[in-house]
Amino acid sequence: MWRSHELRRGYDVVIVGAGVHGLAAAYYLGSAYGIRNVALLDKGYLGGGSSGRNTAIIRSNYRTTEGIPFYNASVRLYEELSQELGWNVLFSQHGHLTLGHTDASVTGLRIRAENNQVLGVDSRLIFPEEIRRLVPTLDVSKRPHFPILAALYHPPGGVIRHDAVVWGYARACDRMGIEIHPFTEVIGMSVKDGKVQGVKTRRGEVSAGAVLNVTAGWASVVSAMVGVPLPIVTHPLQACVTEPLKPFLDKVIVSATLHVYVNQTDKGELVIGAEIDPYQSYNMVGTLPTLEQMATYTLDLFPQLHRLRVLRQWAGICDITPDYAPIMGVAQEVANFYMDVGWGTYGFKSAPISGKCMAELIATGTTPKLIQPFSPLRFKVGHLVGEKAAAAVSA
Ligand code: PYC
Repeated sequence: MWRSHELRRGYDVVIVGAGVHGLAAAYYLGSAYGIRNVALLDKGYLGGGSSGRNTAIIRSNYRTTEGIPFYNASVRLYEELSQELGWNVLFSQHGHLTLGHTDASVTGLRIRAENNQVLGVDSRLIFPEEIRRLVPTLDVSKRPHFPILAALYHPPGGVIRHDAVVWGYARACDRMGIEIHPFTEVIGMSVKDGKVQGVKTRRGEVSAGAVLNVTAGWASVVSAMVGVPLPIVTHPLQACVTEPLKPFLDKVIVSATLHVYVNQTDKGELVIGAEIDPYQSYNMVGTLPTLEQMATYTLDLFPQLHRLRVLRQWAGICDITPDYAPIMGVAQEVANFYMDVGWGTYGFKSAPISGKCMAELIATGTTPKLIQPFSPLRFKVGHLVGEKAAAAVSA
């Protein structure tokens, strides 16, 4: 799928973080701009960070006029990705429902539906009768602690096979001669005359024409190596997977009130996610209170699952910005240093379009319009992109 290499003395572009975002940026640097003297460095194995520790939900039913077109462009790229890479990424667009259990949450969903429609995203508010028809196994009665009042229905939403996306991009990068270096931790950077010159790794130093920080979890640590402070806090996000059942659920079900989301995989397992841990940490282990919370709220939605056994539980770590929107752009403090970080709980779904836009920025020096609102400068000038209301899970 991809080869091993000795680390060379220098590259045109060094990408720190070989997860799905780093791979996508490398892929578009190579395929769209012919920049192939590129190294992807990762401290662990490929796809072992947040790219392998998510619930692989893809959607574009965001809230803001900045976020909606951006994530919509990502869904469009995901729709073509299997053909683009010659590799099946198993994208199933079987629909996504965000449930509203309170008047306030229904108002929020209505705003999202209207913003989505104006911006060409297929999404609408539906009510219990239609919800029951779409998902007959969901408890739409008055029994639960928080009965379901309405849902935001987003037909193009769905799930993807996250490791297939990582491997597909990695294979395509390798075929273009782009080097992937797992187990190559970056421990420092050299800066001279206000410019990044290269990175120091546990395998030696390499010079770089440009450095792109695409780490998840360690974004602020890596940016601090060149003196760029980021307004990020890092929280774990836990999920679990159950034993397989016969197919009974073909929609992604999300409840932001209960902070739980559930989908059934092609193998029949349920993938269930929780809200982010209430404390900051880099710990990637599951905890019993969160498992109990996921079970309790899943049973509120699907009481018939009370005998279902959990097979495994994991956590990824999320770098969260003050407005719950990512940071994409070039640093002001030091030249040749680029960032595609701060994805919070939205990272996997945005990888193709952020990779494409970051590649354009690095190759041409011009920031594509789609990512201009996500510049790191926004925190200085106060133009925030409040995307928290579209999170499946926030604090
Ligand atoms: O935003 O769809 C989402 C999501 C699901 C799990 C974490 N984030």
